Amino acid sequence: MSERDLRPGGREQWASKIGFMLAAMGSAVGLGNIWRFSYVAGENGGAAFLLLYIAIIILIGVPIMLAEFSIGRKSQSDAVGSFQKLAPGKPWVTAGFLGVASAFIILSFYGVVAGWTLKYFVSYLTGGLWSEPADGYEAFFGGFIGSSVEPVIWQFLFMALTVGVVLMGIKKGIEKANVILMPTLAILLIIMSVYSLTLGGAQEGLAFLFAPDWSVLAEPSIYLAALGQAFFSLSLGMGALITYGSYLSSKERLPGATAGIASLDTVFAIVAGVMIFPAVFAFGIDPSSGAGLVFIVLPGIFDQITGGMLVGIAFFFLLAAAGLSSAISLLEVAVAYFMRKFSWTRKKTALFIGGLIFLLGIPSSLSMGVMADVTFFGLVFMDGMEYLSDLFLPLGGLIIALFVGWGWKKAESLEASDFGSSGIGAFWLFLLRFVAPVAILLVFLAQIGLLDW
Ligand code: VAL
Repeated sequence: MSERDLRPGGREQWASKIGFMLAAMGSAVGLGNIWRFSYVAGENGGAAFLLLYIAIIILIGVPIMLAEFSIGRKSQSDAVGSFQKLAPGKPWVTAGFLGVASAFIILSFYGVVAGWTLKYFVSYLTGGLWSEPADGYEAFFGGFIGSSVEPVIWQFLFMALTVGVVLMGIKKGIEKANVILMPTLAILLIIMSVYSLTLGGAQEGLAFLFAPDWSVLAEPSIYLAALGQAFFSLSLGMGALITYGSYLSSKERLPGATAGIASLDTVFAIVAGVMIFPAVFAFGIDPSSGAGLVFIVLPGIFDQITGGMLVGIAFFFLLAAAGLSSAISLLEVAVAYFMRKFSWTRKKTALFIGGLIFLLGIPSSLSMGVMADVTFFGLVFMDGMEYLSDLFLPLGGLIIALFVGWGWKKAESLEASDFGSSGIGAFWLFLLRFVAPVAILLVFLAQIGLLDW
């Protein structure tokens, strides 16, 4: 207990403003920025996707992020409890349940992919990937994820680490590690992007990422892909930022924190793109080759760098660490909720919920091999889970936008967000009331084929 700031309500609180910022940044920056951003951008045409993604971040993501922090801080409760406290008996609580469900779903497959990063880290450490395997990196990756037992063991290890941190409590566990790891990952990403640009695919790679081919916008599914990725990457709609906001005291200034976190997250994704795409073209890989993209392209880069195995060790270690600080925020959503709901201890809740999520992740792992024929929404299990998160996150975000935009009185929203009477606060409310809900609805309509253009 001594490490915790206990307030009258008995809930934990961040030690400092910087602790909160780092934890929220740690939640946002993760595999989503590197692994998921690059493969989703690669599948959706590159530059036009990136511009759409940035527009969504500014007009929808940032306002909803601030709404989530405001809800959490004001209620001082978990994702579900927040709505029950602020609007008892009203249907807004659906957003809270959607958040807890999304945290479960996402962490289930996130643990699988993070397990792959651990495997790559250890393979670099022990020398297994110091030189290209005889049949190439693609076959190596395919063989590994297609096997039944090994990836599940790595997934288990990663989930055990996540549970370990969460059961120590938010502050002791979460705040410290981010201080060193995130800046180091940023520096390494920048060095690798510069290196990737020397590989001979620079022109094509940069054109793919920055010179839009607008024709891809005619494909309705690009909108849901960009919206889902924006929510995924910013940690929106999954209860994480409501939960983290609830450990804040009222001393902080939320709009500045929000702008900082969203910008950092976006810059990480763009730099990751600059690292990946030149190499993709230099190695003649198809940018739309799917979820294995970084696991195939990065080892190719390390192979070319003198001392590349050391860079490989550092990179996959830092990527796994970035994944860990995100996974922690996902597990914390469910743990905070179940602890309060059933009055369980933190330890018991973290072990039990973490165990359940691990089990739920196993079919995702197996869907890369023995379960490749079992489909769900016409997709293999893991892709089906990702698709579900693309739907659930914006749906939760829509409800949150409506709740803060219309469910609260104007003065209440402005006060909860620290905007007070400033004009920019009115603009924020305008985005929440009209722009975000309409845009999210249009994307859903496009997805189900009801918008024809
Ligand atoms: N936002 C994180 C990421 O981009 C997680 C929590 C999904 O990896």
